[in-house]
Amino acid sequence: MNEATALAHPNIALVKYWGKRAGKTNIPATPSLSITLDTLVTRTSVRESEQDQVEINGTVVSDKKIQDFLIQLRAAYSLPPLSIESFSNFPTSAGLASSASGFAGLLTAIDAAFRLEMSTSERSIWARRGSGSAARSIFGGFTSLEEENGDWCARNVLPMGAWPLKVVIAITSETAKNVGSTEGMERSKQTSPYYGAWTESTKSDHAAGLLAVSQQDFSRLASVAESSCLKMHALMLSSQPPLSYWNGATVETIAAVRELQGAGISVFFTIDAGPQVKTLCQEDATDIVVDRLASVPGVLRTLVCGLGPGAYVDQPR
Ligand code: 2P0
Repeated sequence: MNEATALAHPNIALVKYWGKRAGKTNIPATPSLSITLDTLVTRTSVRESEQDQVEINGTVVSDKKIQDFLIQLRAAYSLPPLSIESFSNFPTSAGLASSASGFAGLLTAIDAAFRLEMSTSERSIWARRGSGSAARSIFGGFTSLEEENGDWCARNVLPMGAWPLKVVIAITSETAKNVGSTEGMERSKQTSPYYGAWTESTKSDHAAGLLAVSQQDFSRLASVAESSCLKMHALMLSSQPPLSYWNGATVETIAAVRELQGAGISVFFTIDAGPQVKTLCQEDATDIVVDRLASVPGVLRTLVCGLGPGAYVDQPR
């Protein structure tokens, strides 16, 4: 029986991806830079079956992104009908990058179950075809998604143990977002007057982010990451109809981070297509950041993560 299980962690972009070229293979309009997390994880099992069936967190679903992904994969590889089961230990579709860990794990499990013998770069390219950000979750630590030899592929830029930062996430809502990333990106591309400025400035942000990571320069990384995040949300707000992923607690949490920064704490924030606020801090500041964010009205709970590994196969014992 051909079957395999893979584990994959979500990643958080510090230099954001928002916008893609025309076509169905998720070619990003700009490079991006991210960190892969540890504690949060998606476990995906695949096995040969009578017909395709997808179960996410215990519920059978009809998922267009997964169907399109399998069509593309089957055009290149001979694959039987698949039973796919995926479980995440964190809220899905709420700005915590579940599609990144989902597709990175799905592709890694399919590669193992059917012995497709893909290289890590090939897995990254295929995961990207499922969801752009999934290309980055194939790798651990600090990861860059950029153009290489005419295709877009992620690579590791700093191993996970090299710079042990902590991530404190303020959960401000457990509800799924109402405009998905694919649709939101297309809306921004078609309607925002800022789109050209966004794609241009992201190229230099990516270069500055890579430099800050290579020098382990926290304050430079903080400055680039907050700027990239706020520019992306300005782009979203300037789309028509406007895309607004924040709630009141998101804004209150940013104010709390500013207060911590004012008190000399090494911390910065980033926010994706959802209302959660992700903060990065030096390891010794973790407790103070957790305490402050947990006290913000509207913050439901906090999660603490470190940097984690890329997607891998769960070897049967
Ligand atoms: C990122 N996001 O760089 C950005 C920042 C959300 C905000 O990549 O259409 O689910 O499947 O390629 O990867 C979320 O978008 O979108 C995302 P598709 P994806 O992490």
